[in-house]
Amino acid sequence: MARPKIALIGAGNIGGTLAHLAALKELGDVVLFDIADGLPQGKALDIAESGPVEKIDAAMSGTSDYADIAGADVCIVTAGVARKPGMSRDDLLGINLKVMKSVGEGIRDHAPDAFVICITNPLDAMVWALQKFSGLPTHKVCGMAGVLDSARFRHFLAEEFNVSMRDVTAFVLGGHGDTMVPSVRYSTVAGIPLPDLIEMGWTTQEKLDAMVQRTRDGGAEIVGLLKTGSAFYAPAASAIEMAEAYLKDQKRVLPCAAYCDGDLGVKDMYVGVPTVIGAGGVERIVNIKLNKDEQSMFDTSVKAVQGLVDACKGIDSSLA
Ligand code: A3D
Repeated sequence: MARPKIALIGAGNIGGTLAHLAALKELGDVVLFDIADGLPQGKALDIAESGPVEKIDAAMSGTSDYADIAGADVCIVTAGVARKPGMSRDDLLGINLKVMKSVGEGIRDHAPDAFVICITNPLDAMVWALQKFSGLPTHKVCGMAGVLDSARFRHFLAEEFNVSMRDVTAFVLGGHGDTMVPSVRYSTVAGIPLPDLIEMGWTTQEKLDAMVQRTRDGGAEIVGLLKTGSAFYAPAASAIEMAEAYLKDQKRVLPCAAYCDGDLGVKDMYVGVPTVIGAGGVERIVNIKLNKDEQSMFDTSVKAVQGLVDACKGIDSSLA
């Protein structure tokens, strides 16, 4: 049986890291695509040359021709521009919307059966536009943000409690922006919800509030430190987890930006919700019950995403 084919659209910081991780995990043959002359070819060759050392058999190639992504099983999209200090994710909208149009058409024409994971920001609006431009079924197009935001929250919680991060589960809902909703009630240490851990004296409400806020600001914290770009190791690892869930039909329960058609009260929009990812793509949205406070935070977040979607429609009339 042939190895799965993974197309990475965008060979920048995240794209290169995705290629490396996909190779190390032997997920399949990798094609790196970018419009920057020589970049995808150079990174592909560099990783391929690590093959004998790392014992990687998978093929690795770079291209600027969409024909080379033909038949891809998975496409992970990072094409576009990333944030610099002082920029919000939303500042990227105009530039990256045009990129989504060309990427969507490239995928539509050459890899229409792929499971597509978008990472380009502003995430929820870009994945919405990418699905429209590509015309692929909504359950085959999703966005990576929730796995990353949850991983950041889990990291902070594991440090605070001094326990293995393997035993910390968390999920973050809503749009991937300042209004994201790290769910405290549904986050646990070995099944014990965070509010119970406060009662048990493991942490305080103030400390928990600070970790929630640090999660919301997680992307900006890295941008502030790097100064020349945004996070890429954890974003790449998060998207690879989603790709693996699809390729291996793992039926993982992962938060991702999924198309909501009435789910959690959201209509015709992509927003971060818990999902089941398996061979069918986004196989199910887990329609969790939110309490009053969570619902109001989620609504604010959905409203922010709606504003960005409306802005996309204003820029490109074919989306209206
Ligand atoms: P970067 O290293 O700049 O790579 C982007 C690549 O896209 C560059 O190599 C460009 O040449 C390429 N590119 C630009 N236009 C096109 C095009 N039309 N077709 C193909 N390739 C093109 O950025 P990065 O890899 O650090 O980040 C990529 C995107 O991910 C940015 O929009 C970030 O804001 C976003 N991002 C999202 C998250 C989420 O959690 C959702 C996290 C971190 C970064």
